[in-house]
Amino acid sequence: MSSYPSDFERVKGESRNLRGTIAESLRDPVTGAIADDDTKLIKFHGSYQQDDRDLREERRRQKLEPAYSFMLRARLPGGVVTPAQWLTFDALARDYANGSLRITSRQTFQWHGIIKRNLKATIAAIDRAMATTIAACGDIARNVVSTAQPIEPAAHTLAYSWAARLSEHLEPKTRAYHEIWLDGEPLQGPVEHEPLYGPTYLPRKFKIGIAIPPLNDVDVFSQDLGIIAIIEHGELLGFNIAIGGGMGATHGDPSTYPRLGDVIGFVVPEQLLAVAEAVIAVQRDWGDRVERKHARLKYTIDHHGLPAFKAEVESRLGFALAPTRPYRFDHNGDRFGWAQGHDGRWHLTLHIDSGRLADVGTQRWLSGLRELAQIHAGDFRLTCNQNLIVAGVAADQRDRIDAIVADHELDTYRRHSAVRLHALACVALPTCGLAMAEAERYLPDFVTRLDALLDRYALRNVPIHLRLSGCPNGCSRPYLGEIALVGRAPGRYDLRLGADIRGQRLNRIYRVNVDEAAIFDALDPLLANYAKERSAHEDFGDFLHRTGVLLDAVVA
Ligand code: SRM
Ligand code: SF4
Repeated sequence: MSSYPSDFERVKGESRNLRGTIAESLRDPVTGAIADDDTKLIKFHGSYQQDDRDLREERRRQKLEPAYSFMLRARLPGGVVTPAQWLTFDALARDYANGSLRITSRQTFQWHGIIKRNLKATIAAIDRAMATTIAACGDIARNVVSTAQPIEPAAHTLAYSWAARLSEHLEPKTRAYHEIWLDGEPLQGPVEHEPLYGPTYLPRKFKIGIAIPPLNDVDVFSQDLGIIAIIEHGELLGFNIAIGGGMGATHGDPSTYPRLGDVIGFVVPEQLLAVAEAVIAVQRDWGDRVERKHARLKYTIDHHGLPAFKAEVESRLGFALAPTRPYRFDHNGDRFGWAQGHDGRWHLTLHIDSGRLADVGTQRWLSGLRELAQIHAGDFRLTCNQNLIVAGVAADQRDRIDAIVADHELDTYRRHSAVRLHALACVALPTCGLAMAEAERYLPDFVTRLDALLDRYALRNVPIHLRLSGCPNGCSRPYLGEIALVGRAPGRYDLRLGADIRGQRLNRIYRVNVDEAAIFDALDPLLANYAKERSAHEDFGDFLHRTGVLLDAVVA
């Protein structure tokens, strides 16, 4: 009998620091897949084995193995990409992936549809571009996100540099990645020491985000470890620390739930790495290693109680956290179009539907951004709302960039309704193995119909935050949407309403397992009332909350 508490723990524990048999699996020419245990380990290298769900049934009928391919996710702290990296990533999308680059809700890139024999070449090219995919997925601290909008350049640079430091500091120490993907020397002798993670890494994924108030574009309270920068007169004083945020849940299982992080105190910058390590170490030791469903930090905290968890963190640190400093958020979305930073440089935020960059008809987004990357002297910033900032533009370059943007129809931010600009949708079908309903592919149609309803009540320019997820795992952070659809089955969703646009209040279920017609039946009177009765500058979620609509919300 295995001495490990679960099969997943066994796979990690026996993997010799994430090596497993991935190298052998990649060499096996008989199948497009890798060995079952390796599918768990390869996540720690930034990849998921997937199969095209649109083709599943047909291939099964033809007695073919599923159309296996791999999704690859980069680790890009703070979502910053140089033009040279952009050009590499774009070439990989066309040469090895499905012709698209996907900006994720954690401000990085994913490539979909890479077949097994091209995976190594893709990762090697990413490495040559001075980027990595290590620990972009898996039970480990992942890509560290931070506020993307560089309006206050000094503050942004600071937040970004902390995101980069944390991200690098928390990378695993194993050389497995170099051996498997970059032709590094095979391990001789015992495996490396993983000082923070140990041989079985963490019980579950661990996410970190840094927000610079008043912007909460990273949804800091949805992070396992949320870090709120406290900046006064351009000087970074330190960070408030929030712990225990998380979105994922399982339908019909009340022991799983979305949760907002609790702010537990303040630390000065020099203490940040130690605090992150201490929180991670307590989660490593106290987290549930038997039941993955209950293994995230939020459950560990609720199981032990916040005071006990905080006390343990402080005891390992050897000092107490200082009292929380005041802060105020006003928005968790992006602001579109040109904005000038305090240093005089310009930043252009483009709206990218669900973060998907591809050439589709006359909308040649991938080509347009390639052309732009060839002349751009600043950098690119991916946002946690799946959008893109062309950052650090000199005033005399604006016209040229505007022309490229318009030529390739990347200027949808000038035309789309406010609800569409602020909408997020997760990938869902056809690549996500967990999707119960469409999300990214459904968003354009859903929003077109919603726009028509909004037009009826003259609400087209009111920024209502909409989020769609194909299942309750919540990859578009739907529990923080003013309106959210959470997939149940093909064409059926839970309708959730009433989060705020500051990312500080979860929404609630309003209709369970309903189709589109029922969703619009439910929304119509609410939007009509909102148009008539809202007070000045009152957001939709706040209005629903104030008027008590959500109190007896669940109507099956
Ligand atoms: Fe996610 C699993 C896509 C952000 C919660 N997520 C998945 C997988 C890998 C499906 C799987 O396990 O087989 C999806 C791959 C789909 C595909 O084909 O690409 C997937 N998640 C995504 C992305 C690409 C959604 C997007 O459309 O942008 C986001 C990639 C982020 C990144 O760059 O790292 C993504 N996922 C999130 C977020 C949002 C966030 O972190 O800000 C969440 C909610 C926050 C949280 O973690 O609590 C999220 N994803 C999950 C969960 C539920 C975790 C839980 O605690 O219950 C799963 C399922 C799991 O881990 O078992 C999941
Ligand atoms: Fe897949 Fe569900 Fe995440 Fe959407 S929310 S990408 S359907 S796991």
